[in-house]
Amino acid sequence: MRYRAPLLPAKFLYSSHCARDCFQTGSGPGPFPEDEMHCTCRVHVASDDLHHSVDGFVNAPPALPLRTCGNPATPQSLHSIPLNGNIGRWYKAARGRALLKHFACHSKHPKPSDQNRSHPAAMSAPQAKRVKTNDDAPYELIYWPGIPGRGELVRVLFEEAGVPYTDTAKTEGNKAAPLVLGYMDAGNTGDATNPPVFAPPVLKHGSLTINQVPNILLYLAPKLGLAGADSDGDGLFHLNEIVLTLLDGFVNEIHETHHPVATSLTYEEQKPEAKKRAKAFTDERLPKFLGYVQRVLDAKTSGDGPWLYGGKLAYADLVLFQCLDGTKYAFPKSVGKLQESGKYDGVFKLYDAVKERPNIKKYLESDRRVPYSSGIWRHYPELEE
Ligand SMILES: N[C@@H](CCC(=O)N[C@@H](CS)C(=O)NCC(=O)O)C(=O)O
Repeated sequence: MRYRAPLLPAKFLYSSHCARDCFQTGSGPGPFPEDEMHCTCRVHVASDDLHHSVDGFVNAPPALPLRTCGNPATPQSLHSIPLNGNIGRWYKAARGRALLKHFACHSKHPKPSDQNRSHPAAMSAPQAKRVKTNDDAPYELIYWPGIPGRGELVRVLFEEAGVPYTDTAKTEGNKAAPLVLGYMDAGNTGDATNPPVFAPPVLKHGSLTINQVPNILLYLAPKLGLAGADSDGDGLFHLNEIVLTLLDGFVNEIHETHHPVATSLTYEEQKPEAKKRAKAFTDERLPKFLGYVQRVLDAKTSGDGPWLYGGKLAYADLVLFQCLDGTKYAFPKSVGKLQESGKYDGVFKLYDAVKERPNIKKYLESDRRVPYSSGIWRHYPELEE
């Protein structure tokens, strides 16, 4: 799927970017070709194909040396390409659609601060490996198409914050599944700065590629203003512990109610075990997890208002909403009974409060919200009998 270096003339492997950031790359031995410093551009990718091609460009040389001067320049978020007419060729070869942003022409000479680093061999490996992101880079969610799944736990943050993101699950032309499979492929060893991921959801932001839902949420929450009142302090660890517990109960354990033996088997192939597991879940675990959420709400730390922590809406509240929404879909009778018990009123009040948030409300009514079907939250009526 990747666009490889041979399509690019060798000189493309040398480039430089010295605008807000100072960024130079080179390939092979020999001095950095300072006389070849060019106007550069920052490329934000708006297509899967091109995305891979850009990665391919950056990763093509086995040990592409990279150096930065400590500014947010990164190998994958800044793609420095000589503006000598070849962009069109590169672009065409990539068969994609790119949003060229931050187009800038610069000096043909290196900045004074670059002089002592004009040789690729002088570049330190740790610097080359450092991952940095550009805050203005687009957010890209990579997830399976057709199910809300764990991708939804990430989407609700973007939707509440009103921050644009691309969502591969919504791309046309059946591209999403092959893309996800590409990430999960046994031959995928990541790239120069990112280890391989195991499974979706995956978040790409600038040069950074990460997976694991709680990890993605922890990364996004402060950037989207959803890290609570105490966003610079230890509060984030409290929010994280709440979120991890929600994911244990309302995502992982729920998944095991219909797939208690193996994910590789169909539900039908493990129905008897699923029945037992679902009963234990609805009788014991579901009330226990709801009870935990209610205790968090009853605690002094929840502060004023319906929120879980610190008297302010934070990402944990959005996660709770999605978790409970999925659980209501999967086990409507059980959740209904527990709601009627009146023991978890705070939990349901919080659920309603999130549901009524203007941006969430709009999202739920939009076609961006994928209906439940298979995936984590499934409804098998026999599992509640
Ligand atoms: N703990 C991981 C679980 C990831 C996961 O299981 N993703 C599912 C989709 S929701 C998947 O495709 N898994 C493939 C696999 O486990 O082989 C997370 O929170 O992101």
